[in-house]
Amino acid sequence: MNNLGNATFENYVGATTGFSEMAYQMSAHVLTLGYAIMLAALLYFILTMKTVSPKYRISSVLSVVVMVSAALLLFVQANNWTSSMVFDASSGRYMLGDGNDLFNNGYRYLNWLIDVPMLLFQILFVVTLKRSSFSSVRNGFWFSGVAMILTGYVGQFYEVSNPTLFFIWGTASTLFFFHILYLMKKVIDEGKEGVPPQAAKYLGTIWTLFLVSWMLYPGAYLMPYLFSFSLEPALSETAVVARHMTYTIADVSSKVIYGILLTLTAQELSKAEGFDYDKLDTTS
Ligand code: RET
Repeated sequence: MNNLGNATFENYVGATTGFSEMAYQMSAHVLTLGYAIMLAALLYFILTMKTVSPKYRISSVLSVVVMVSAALLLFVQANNWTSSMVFDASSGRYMLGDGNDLFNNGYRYLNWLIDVPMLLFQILFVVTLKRSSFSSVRNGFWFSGVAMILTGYVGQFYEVSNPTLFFIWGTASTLFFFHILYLMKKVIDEGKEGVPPQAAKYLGTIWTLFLVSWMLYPGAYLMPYLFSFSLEPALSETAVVARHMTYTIADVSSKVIYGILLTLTAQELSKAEGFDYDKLDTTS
């Protein structure tokens, strides 16, 4: 096998068995779908901005920031896939190309450095904290978010070359992740107090969505091991496709659906505070 060093398992699969037409195309399509959805949702967040009272609009602004950065990154990520794997007519499969860039999910991790703090701050502009201090929650979100990503970013380089280091960095990252979950639960529980029932219901849904969608990221990190059930990564094309799909589902849920639910929550809160967009007189 070629010497691929710290390359991720997608490259090892590309260099050994390669990818069938179906596995290669499904990956390319799901990566493309990712940035197409971000661009469509960008319009949603811009166009619904005025439906909430001014103090909640910063939440929509943060969704706009997330959509732009995610669309750009996912575009690069999709191109990274199609330029690193090349069709080989003799075997009829897509193989890791010679001399091209290798495939790496690192772009995603660096994008999360922007998006994770934005997504975590976003909810703080919709809910009112009853007991916790705004600045200490914000700092906790910021610190643990960045630490979770950087430790995971280092770990992912070792997924094939050094499983021990891969799991050590992954475990460190998970500790920061638990801290984020703890803070988010607190924010949502406090946010539910004293708001209209429909807003409280949306916040309950946001917690479930948050929990499930954020857990998909460590699932994608572990993918080569989830398919091998051992301490050797599975060099399987199915696992590669599963990782691309998991990331896309996670991205759409944690950024787009989350942002929409926050907009709906803010609409309910605006209404309760006397700002009812449906009844605004736009003719005067
Ligand atoms: C890593 C490394 C392995 C352990 C854990 C991880 C968690 C990642 C998460 C990422 C969330 C990203 C989001 C991006 C949105 O733009 C880093 C994969 C726990 C939770 C929400």
